[in-house]
Amino acid sequence: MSSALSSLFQHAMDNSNDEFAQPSDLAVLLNAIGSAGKFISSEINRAALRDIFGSAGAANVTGDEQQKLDVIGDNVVAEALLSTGLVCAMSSEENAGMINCGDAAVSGEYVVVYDPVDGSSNIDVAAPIGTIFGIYRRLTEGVPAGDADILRPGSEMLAAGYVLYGSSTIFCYTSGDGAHFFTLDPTLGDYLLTGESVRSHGSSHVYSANEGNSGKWNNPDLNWVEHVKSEGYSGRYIGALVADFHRNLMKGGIYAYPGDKSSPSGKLRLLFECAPLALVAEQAGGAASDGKTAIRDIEPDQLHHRTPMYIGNADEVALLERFHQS
Ligand code: AHM
Ligand code: MG
Repeated sequence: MSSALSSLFQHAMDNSNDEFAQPSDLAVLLNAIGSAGKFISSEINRAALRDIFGSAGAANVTGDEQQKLDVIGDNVVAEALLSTGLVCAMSSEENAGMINCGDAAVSGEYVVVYDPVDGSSNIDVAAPIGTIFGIYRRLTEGVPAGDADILRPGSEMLAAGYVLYGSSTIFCYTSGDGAHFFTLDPTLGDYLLTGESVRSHGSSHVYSANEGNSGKWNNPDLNWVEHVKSEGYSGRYIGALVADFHRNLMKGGIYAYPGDKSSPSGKLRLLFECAPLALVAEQAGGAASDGKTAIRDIEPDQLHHRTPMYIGNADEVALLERFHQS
């Protein structure tokens, strides 16, 4: 099957399954997202030189200040996916409603949800950020795709993954048969396989949370964090979900973004951030929960549905859930 230097495209061709309309569709969609990722990676690397640091001067639909790279990344991912002609509906963290897919709204077979530049407060300080995506097969036929195609739990997702822009650029995807990792070789301009069917690291007593918010946390989370600290856990928080998630997957740990007294549903968005990473986590042997319910079982009631999320090593997530019982 895959040699050590298998490219993303070839690997995805080999990892399609019956849930895709055509065997090549997965590879075409991932190739589009990967191409957008190369562009975003290049823009990030030169952001200070091209004056694309900083705010775009507007807020997105959930009130977060948009960075210039949020806007650039959003357009690049949308254009790359539209160019495939396979996508009937798209929605991103940066858009209030669905993105217009033109004629493909009727003919396209897939729905894509994405966060183009996650952790964008890290952009200006050259710290890691990421792109997150999830892919569904459409449900409707013969009509423009709509809410019924996109407001769906992560349990219906066919594929998901992320691009991590760190000291190297990593592309991760799963199509339900393991989580696979590729590293962008900037010389060749291709993503090459560097980890196939990667398993989540065992617990290594690491937690990642913005503990500065703990004054607003509820008792289950306060009790949990006191417990892990009493057990000698280390804290590691980059403040970019993809980077924290990836580090914990590779080295062991749990990422937590609880709901709190002022934001009962927390900060993270179910469709664009939580459900795709939950699929990756589960495919790597990890878990993702809102404290009581598996993230992939939550039904979104709107595109920008928020949820608390605890994700990472399965034993660590189970421990956290014990604090949320009752
Ligand atoms: P964003 O998509 O607007 O960047 O928000 C999501 C990010 C996550 O990547 C990160 O884990 C979290 O927000 C950090 O939030 P906080 O600054 O509240 O700790
Ligand atoms: Mg985000």
